[in-house]
Amino acid sequence: MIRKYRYGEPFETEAVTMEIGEEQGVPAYGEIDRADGFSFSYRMEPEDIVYGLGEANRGLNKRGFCYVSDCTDIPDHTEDQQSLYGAHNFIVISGRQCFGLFFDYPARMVFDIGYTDMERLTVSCERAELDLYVIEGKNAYDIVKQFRRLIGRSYIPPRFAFGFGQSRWGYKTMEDFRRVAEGYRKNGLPIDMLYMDIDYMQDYKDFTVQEENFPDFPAFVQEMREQGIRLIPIIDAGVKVEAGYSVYEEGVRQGYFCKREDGSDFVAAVWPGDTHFPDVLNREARQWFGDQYRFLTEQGIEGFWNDMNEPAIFYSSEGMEELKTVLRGYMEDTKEIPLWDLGAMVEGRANNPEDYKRFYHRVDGKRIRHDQVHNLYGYYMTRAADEAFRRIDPDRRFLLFSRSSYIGMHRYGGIWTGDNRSWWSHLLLNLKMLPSLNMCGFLYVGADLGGFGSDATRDLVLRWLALGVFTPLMRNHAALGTREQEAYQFGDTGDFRSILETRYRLLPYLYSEYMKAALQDDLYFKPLAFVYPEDGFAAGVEDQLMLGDEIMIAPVYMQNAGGRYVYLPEDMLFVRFQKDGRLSQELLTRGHHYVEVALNEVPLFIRKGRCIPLVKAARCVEELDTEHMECIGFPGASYTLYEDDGLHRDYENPKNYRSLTIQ
Ligand code: MIG
Repeated sequence: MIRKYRYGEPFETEAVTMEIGEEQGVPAYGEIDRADGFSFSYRMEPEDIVYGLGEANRGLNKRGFCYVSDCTDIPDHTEDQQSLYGAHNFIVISGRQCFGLFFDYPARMVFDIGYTDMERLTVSCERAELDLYVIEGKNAYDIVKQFRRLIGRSYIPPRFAFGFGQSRWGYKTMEDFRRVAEGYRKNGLPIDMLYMDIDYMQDYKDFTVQEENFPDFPAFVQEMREQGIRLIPIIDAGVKVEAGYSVYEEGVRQGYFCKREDGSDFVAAVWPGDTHFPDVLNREARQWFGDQYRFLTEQGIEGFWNDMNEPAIFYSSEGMEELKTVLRGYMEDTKEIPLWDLGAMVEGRANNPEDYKRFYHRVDGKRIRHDQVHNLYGYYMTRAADEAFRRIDPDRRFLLFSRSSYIGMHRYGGIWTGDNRSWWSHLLLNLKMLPSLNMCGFLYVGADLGGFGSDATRDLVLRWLALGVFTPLMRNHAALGTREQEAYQFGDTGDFRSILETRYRLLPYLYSEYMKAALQDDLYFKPLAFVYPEDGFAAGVEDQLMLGDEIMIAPVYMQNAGGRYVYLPEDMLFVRFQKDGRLSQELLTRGHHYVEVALNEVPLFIRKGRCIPLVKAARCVEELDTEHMECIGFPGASYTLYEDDGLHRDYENPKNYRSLTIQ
């Protein structure tokens, strides 16, 4: 049961796809206060668990902290960060009373979940202009599924996107990419994608390719394809200001960029220097920006990642002027600049909330100040691309994921979780975030495996890849200047090979579960409590997840640990994928166990009475032999496999399902 309450005249975000009539009166739970902006407040019981918030920091149970939906380019995912790149305003309160809340509000919103007052949930924002959806259901899982139906089907990538991908900020020339491809192929390490970061462009200009480094780009795309590798370029939000650059000139001429109050094009400095932001909230501008992707699709490109679309701003011209004024003041008055203040003053120029009040969108003839719709920018940039892909080829799927997002964007692309670090704590954060992302509709998700910032170590990369085996987006990515962390950089590649091969051996199962989750508005990753609601212990387990209907995962996330403790809510088959394709299988009974897991092993647990298909590994997804599948699991079990050509949109065909039985 879903009820919709409207306050004021909210901006139409198109997060929701289902038609729902407006309710009169007040929600059955909590209290609404509109004296000063908007706030929803609810008194929580001690045992209530709060799920949701998608891409957010800390635990699966969000209780005890304060989170702020305010899409931010934030490279420090420390425990005290309240905002990350996405704004996913859906929560479920699960206890004696059980209900879900979706606050469809595109600006800054605060979720104080028992932080200021331990018993109180308070959700507040500056303007009472929003739609509130209140969802009732049998339990948290049921509420999540209703919510997912409300917001429409999740994005479905092509099948190759379930292969492994390597990325690094700093690959620049054809030779750089060839070297990485060779590092993988020569060592027999499977790979499907190489990601191109900003250095493939000419002066960081969107929809250009640096000509000296790529004299014949289509031929290079083809050369990589012949090795079973697809190139996936990055696209940044800001369009470089440069006379003669056609994207810039056309955008200016047509009035497609975000404008200042005085009608001039707003200037933000990002990687290319001065840039303009395409007004992707405006339908025409969005269509125009989306059509620019053709420049690359026409050269054989089949996938993209959209970056810097919070949108990130290093500084604005106005911000720079302000800084100069302050500095000039110091020079003239005291002649002394306090160094400790200087750092903060300069840093404060980046992603400055004041800048988000300095530009406007034009939607349906109305002018809207950016800060009022800030959290929609990444969503609409990504939507621009997807809508263009559907014009380019309506039947074909493209790979697409974004850094910034809002609920609704889950229909157009996936997300990666941004600039984490090569820290063990971020491996665990990656694990805990996964089911929350799924609850908010984001199924094609993954973190930078091995960590983006800081220097990685061999053991961390191995353990992190072993978690990545299960995430739909499996990508190793690292920042400029950090230690190289490709799978062949750490001596003996055999350990890496067995982990990457495990991904490919499981791929038909992982893809099948992804497709079922997407087609049925279900979760790919679930908290244990969703599957075992009667099991009191399962509710507190956050470092193990259910994946699809057959397996549980419990990655090792601690340095130097030779294994870990796991809790089994029922009897399960403990499977370890070991070096050189060996499999160890052991029946474990319900309860607590310590399991040993070597650095080169991938553990998983098959639920009682279930089985999963396995294939032989191959160098890329296309080359997997799915004619010959073996099943592992419990005797007599059967599995319904979803399979399609992986490239087109023929999802509803009953021929896509076949039943496999364990021999
Ligand atoms: O300001 O393109 O999150 O994945 O490598 C940094 C360079 C810009 C941020 C992305 C990261 C990417 C990097 N980008």
